[in-house]
Amino acid sequence: MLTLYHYWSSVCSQKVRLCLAEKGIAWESRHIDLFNDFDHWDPEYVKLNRKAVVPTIDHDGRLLIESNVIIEYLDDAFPDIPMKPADPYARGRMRLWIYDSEEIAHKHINTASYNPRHAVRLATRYTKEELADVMSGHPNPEIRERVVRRAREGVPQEEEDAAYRALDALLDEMEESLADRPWLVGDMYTHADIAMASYVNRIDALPRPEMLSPAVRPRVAGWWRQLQARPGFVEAFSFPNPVAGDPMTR
Ligand SMILES: N[C@@H](CCC(=O)N[C@@H](CS)C(=O)NCC(=O)O)C(=O)O
Repeated sequence: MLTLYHYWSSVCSQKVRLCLAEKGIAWESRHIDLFNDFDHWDPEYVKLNRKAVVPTIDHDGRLLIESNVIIEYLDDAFPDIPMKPADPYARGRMRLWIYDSEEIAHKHINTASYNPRHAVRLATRYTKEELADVMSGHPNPEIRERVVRRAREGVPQEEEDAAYRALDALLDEMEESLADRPWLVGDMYTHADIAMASYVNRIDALPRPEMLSPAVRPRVAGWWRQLQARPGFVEAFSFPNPVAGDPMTR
């Protein structure tokens, strides 16, 4: 039995759901509400994921965290529909995309798509003192600092601008990579495409339509159209928001 602890619109959760859908793996859902109930700060959840983030999988009683580690694990544990190319060099290039999805895309999409409603929700639930107290016990120092700083001052303009510049540069790299191939590392749809899909999906929701416009980046736009047409994408990205009327719904 495979259980996925995830949040409906989290990019890392979407990445794992996409991999599960593409490989046709059955799974059970445990929804971790990151915004209304702060389930990920619950000490019981932190026992499963010491970083207090989603996703986490429990496969027959064995836990694994980190979305990129999880998707590679799924490919090894369920090899019937492979998502890794056979050629070692193509595999290396695939892993470079996975690495950049974490190091560049994740970090900067978090800044570019920061929703000020998150601070409002935190303020409704906690006084400043309570928030400082809750966060002082948070196991992840990066998130601890970020939550407190953003609750205080949101995202400063220069930080947002730098995030957009980094995302634009990454999209340019994708555009170049797609010059002579349909998918990021060749003819095969791989973890490279899966790793980037949820970030491109989030970019698609940003108030900057030019980033994915066919006039600006025709190959990325074509790749994105092709990816969205896959049944696996539809399945993974239509996971419903369990909280009816939640304003986080896009
Ligand atoms: N490197 C981790 C990042 C996990 C992560 O940051 N997850 C986000 C959702 S995409 C989260 O749970 N955030 C909660 C928070 O920031 O408090 C992974 O890929 O699994």
